[in-house]
Amino acid sequence: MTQTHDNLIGGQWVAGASYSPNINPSNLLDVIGDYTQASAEQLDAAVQAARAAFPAWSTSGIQARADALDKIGTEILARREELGTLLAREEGKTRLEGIGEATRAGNIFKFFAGECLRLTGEVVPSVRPGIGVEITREPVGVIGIITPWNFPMAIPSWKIAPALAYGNCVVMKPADLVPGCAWALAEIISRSGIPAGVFNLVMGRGSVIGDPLVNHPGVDAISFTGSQGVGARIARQCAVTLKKIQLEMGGKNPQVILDDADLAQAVELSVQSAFFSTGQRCTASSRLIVTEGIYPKFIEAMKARMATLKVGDALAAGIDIGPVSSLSQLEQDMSYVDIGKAEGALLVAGGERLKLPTDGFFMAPALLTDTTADMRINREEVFGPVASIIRVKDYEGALFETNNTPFGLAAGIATTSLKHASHFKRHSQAGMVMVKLPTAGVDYHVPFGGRKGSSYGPREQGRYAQEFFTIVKTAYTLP
Ligand code: UN1
Repeated sequence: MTQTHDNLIGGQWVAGASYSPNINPSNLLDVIGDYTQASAEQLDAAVQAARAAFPAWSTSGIQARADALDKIGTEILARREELGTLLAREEGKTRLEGIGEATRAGNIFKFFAGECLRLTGEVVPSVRPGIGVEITREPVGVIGIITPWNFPMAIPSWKIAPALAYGNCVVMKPADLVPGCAWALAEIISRSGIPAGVFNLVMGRGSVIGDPLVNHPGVDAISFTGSQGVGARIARQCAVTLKKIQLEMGGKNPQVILDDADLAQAVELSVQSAFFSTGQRCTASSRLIVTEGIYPKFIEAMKARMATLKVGDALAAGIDIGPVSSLSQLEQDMSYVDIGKAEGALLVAGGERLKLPTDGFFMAPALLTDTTADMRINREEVFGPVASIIRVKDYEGALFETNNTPFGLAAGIATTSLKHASHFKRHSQAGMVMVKLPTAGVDYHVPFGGRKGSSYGPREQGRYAQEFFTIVKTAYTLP
């Protein structure tokens, strides 16, 4: 008998139309639990509950909000090993990465507990003598939150925490593949002292409850992380209903390696950001752009390092890389290896499905060389452990290839030249730039987001989150 898990609507746990099993991608025989599938009527009830809770919550004291968020953060941090293990079991990143992500989620709630108390406004003189002008920030209303499967605890946290901190109510729909972490988070939130209806969880498919959430007239804003295709559709839908939007979508992040780079460091950060978390990060480096002086050495060193990587059960000790999260994602990853080869790329390491003691979606990280910028493998997001190498002449060529992409989330450079590092920071067309650091793995207290096809709308995280989760009011007073 597996445990059943229900939706949280208006402070009540409510069973949906049916239940779906949540399966461990490291071991397909391991069922984590049964999670309910909400109906469109339940989605509507959740939005109504959030609307009903909004007047009181949006005018409640900031101390009450700070206390609730602090309590949530404290519990997540106290249970980080258990929650990190659940995360690894349902999503497939390693247990250590899972614990790291749970820690990050706890820290995010703590950070926004503090932010409740730090919201400020401005008092400025009017151009008309004697009149006072105040600029303040108010809650937006009901926020619809739609989250992906690759960071099932951190991404919900960095959307929920600022939404609640600034006085909004929430209806959250987590990815259908990973309801376990979202449900655990909702259960913690339900005991935090936050009034019924302020936070609601609805689980299920995008086609059944995602579209109704985006189109619902009772929802004021949508914060979404996921694929570019879905993001663009949400943007179109929200243009019709005039909702505020924040979209975090794909990446095709470049990692530049210049001739003067420290080779061991360049290899380590490339392996980390291309293959750790099974490459399933929108910040992963999938294009390694290498200048010709270091090119042969870099490929040899990458192959040697990749031969030491241990792929296996996410819960096992000593594992570097867990499974791909689902069968459809595994098929997509493998098909991109074939597409790369058909386009003329050379597969120099990995790329095959691995047979391990448990039946899971394991794949050997793949490295393709001799690739060019026009190949699909360098233009489309794979979202798996697949990286390709682009050879360039010099720094100028590397910068050109860095920006030769429809995406613009993160860009990294490995160099010992201050001149090139400084130029790259200013001229790479990305929201986040890393010098001698992996493109993936960011801090939780500073803004996150990209440019071009990667992001749309205000930044997430840190103080900058208030841009999306509040609305500005300008008040004029004649004393
Ligand atoms: C990170 O690299 O630490 O979906 C965070 C993603 C991003 C988060 C990446 N929104 O992969």
